[in-house]
Amino acid sequence: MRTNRLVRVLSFATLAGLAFAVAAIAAEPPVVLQDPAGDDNGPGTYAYPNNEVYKRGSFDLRKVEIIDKDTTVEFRVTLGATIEDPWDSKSWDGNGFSLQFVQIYIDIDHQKGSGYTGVLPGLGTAKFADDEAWDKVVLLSPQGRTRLSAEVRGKAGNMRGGVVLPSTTRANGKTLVASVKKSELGTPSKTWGYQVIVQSNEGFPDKGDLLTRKVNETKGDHRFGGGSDYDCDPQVLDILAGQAKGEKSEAADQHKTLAWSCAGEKPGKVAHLPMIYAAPAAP
Ligand SMILES: [Ca+2]
Ligand SMILES: [Ca+2]
Ligand SMILES: [Ca+2]
Repeated sequence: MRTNRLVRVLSFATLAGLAFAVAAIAAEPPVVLQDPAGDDNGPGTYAYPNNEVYKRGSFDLRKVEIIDKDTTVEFRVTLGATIEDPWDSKSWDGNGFSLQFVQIYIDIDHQKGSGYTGVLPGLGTAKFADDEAWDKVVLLSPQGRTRLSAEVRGKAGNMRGGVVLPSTTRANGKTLVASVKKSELGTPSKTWGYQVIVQSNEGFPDKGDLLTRKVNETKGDHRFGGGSDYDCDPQVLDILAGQAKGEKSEAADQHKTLAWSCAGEKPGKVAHLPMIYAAPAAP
């Protein structure tokens, strides 16, 4: 009897141990993508608006973490400055910050021709490659869900089906933290590709622009400078480039891939947005 009982206890302990081990490996380890400091200038020429609220580093992408959390996925985007709320977002049903707007484009299937190659309106002219077409885009915005949904409904056109809005978005120090339901996004896999675009939230956007701030030829109080007054420039401040390991050379990679030109008032050379397919670091 005693021996049997001991065997039963040991078997239970072994099974429990196995179950724990299975649970521990079921979720992929976090994906960590990094970006160098000081390349928050798009193709190399963009400058922040004049107003003092746009503090140095506010749009400088440094790190992106994608964390599998049971029924949700947490996106953590770290920038080069403490995230502040100069426009009192609580007064417009916002999320506790004001200036930043981050769009995370995800290629889930890595199939040529499957997904979208364009960008949401307001990012100017920029394209993904056919074999890196995105399937989902997660929006980290200070705008409350009602306003954000209305903007997506009214402006995203046929890309609307790919837009995923987080359940919650908040700022914590230099990091934006957003929680997305897996039922809306799917379960992250190490084969997924990512591109993370930093823009600025504009509560009074130009007609057709989805809550983004313009990049003009000359900077203004609330306008970025160093781009074009026509719609041929990519209106993005910082993106992932190269291997997304945070190496200095990735700034040059970014400037090269975002190179653009106007042909008269129309786009000439179109900026290319790369997808980063990052297998997680070995445990
Ligand atoms: Ca950066
Ligand atoms: Ca795709
Ligand atoms: Ca960058």
